[in-house]
Amino acid sequence: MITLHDYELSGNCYKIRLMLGFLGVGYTTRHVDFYPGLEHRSEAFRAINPLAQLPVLDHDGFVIRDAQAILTYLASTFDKGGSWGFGTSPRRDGEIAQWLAFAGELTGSIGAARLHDAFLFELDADAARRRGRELLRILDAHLWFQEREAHGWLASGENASIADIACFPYVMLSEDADLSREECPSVRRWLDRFKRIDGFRVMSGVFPTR
Ligand SMILES: N[C@@H](CCC(=O)N[C@@H](CS)C(=O)NCC(=O)O)C(=O)O
Repeated sequence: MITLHDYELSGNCYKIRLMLGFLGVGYTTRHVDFYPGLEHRSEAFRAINPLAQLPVLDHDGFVIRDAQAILTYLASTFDKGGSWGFGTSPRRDGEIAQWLAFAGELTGSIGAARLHDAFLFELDADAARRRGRELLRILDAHLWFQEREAHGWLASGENASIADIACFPYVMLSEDADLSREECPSVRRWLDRFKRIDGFRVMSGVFPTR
């Protein structure tokens, strides 16, 4: 049985809900009152994740934290021989790992600015926004080449990977952090492509493509 410690408005939890939807794997959620309750900072939650962060996944008693780690685990467990995760080619594996790390940067910038603007967290939102803007430009340049030389996903290959899942939420939610994607046409096309993958699910603030 899979239980996701979840908060509906968390971009990092959304990554896991997306992955489970694409894989068609059933799960239950345990709602964590992230805001306004700050339940993730409680003693009880720190016993589950000492880092006091969401998401956390429990699969038959195996407890794993960190969205990127969970995506990797789910791909290895439920997508054996598929192309969401590692194992297609060493080069693609390296690319996926690179963009999973980039997803962490998105959380620390766009995600942080969003926490400041929407959840009133105290942090340096201007610095977070500057970094977020820089990352959107880097992403746009990469996707411009991927559209011309490959299939338009973050890593090479015909299909999207967990790297695309990991990067999608905070790019999609960037406007919540006052970061426009107007000057990032390749990013906008990639978001649209991603939303057309079978099994795509929305969250509050993310709408299906027309
Ligand atoms: N490296 C972690 C970071 C997760 C993270 O920052 N989660 C947010 C929710 S989206 C959180 O729990 N933040 C706790 C806080 O800022 O107090 C991951 O990728 O899962």
